[in-house]
Amino acid sequence: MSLNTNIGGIELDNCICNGSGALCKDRDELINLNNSRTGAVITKTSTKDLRVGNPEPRYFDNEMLSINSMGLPNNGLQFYLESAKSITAKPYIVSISGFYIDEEPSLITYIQNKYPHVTGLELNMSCPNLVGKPQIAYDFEQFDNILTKIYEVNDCSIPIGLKLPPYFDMMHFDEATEIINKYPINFLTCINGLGNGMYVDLENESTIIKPKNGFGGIGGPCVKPIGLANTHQFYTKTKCDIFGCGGVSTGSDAFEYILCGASGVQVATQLVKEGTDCFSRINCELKQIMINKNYECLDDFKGKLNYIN
Ligand code: RRO
Repeated sequence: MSLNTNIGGIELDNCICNGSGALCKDRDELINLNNSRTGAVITKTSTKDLRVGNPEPRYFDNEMLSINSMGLPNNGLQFYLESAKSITAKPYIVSISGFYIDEEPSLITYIQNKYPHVTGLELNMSCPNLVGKPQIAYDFEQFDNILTKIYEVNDCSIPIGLKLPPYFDMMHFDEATEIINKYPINFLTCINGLGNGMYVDLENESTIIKPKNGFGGIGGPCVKPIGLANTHQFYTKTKCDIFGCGGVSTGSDAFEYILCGASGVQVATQLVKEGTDCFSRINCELKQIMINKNYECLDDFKGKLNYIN
C-alpha cells in the first residue's frame, strides 16, 4: 500500500501536501513542514521584496469555510530560495507571484542554475486579494502573454506548475485550456480560493475581516465541489498532472480529488486549523479507504470517476 505519486516530474512519497499560504511563510513553519508527513514543502507565494500584507484581522475560519485577505505577506523570494538547503527530507516547491514572473521571466533560469535544491516552482496566477490587481488567470490575454514570455526566455528544465483560480463557466474552461495546452506546463494546482466572497458576523452586524471592506478569498469545506469540478475539467482537457486543492480535510476528500484526476492534494484551511498532524491523519484515512476498496496504489483509481447514465 503506497501513496507515492509523481506530479509533473516531482516524485513524492506521499500525495498529501500543504497548500501554499498555510503555515509556510517563516523559517520555523518551513522546518515544521520538513519534519511533518507532508509529501512536499510548498512555500507561501513570494514576491521580489518582503511584504507585510494587509491589515488585520485578515483571516477567519469556521466549520464551513475560511475567508482571507492576507495580501501576500511573505519574506521575499530570496528567503525562500535560501531556505531550500534546510528542506532536506522531501521535495521543495517555491511559489512565486505571477506578477513578479511577468516582470522578470528569466528568474526561472536563474533559480534552476543557482538553486538546485529547489525541486519545482508553482506560479501563482490567481491571488484574489491584491488591491487594484486582477487575478491573472481570469484575464486570458495577460495569462497567455506571461506564459509566452516564460517559455521564450527559459528552457524550463525545472518542473513548473500554475496555481489556477476556480472557473465556473464551460467557455472559461475551454479558453483556459486552450492557453495551457500551448505550453509544456508540468502541473496545475486547482484551485485557489474563490475570490471576493464575504462572511457576515451576525452578532456584530459587520464584516469579519478588515481589508477590502470584508471581501476575501473563500476556502475550506464549502469550496470542495468547485475544486473537484475544476480538477476533473483540467484532468480531461490537458496533459498536466494536477494537485487538487480546496476543502481537503479528510481521507475521503483526498480520495474524491484523486478519483477526479488529481495526482496529489494540497491541504490549506485544515492545516491552519489542525496543524501539521493533519498529514498523517489524512494519509491513514486515505489508506483505510484504499484497503476497504482493495486498491494498492493511486493509479488504481486516479481519474476513474464513473459517470452515471
Ligand atoms: O496572500 C493572500 O492574500 C492570498 C494569496 Br497570495 C493567494 O494566492 N490566495 C489567497 O487566498 N490569499
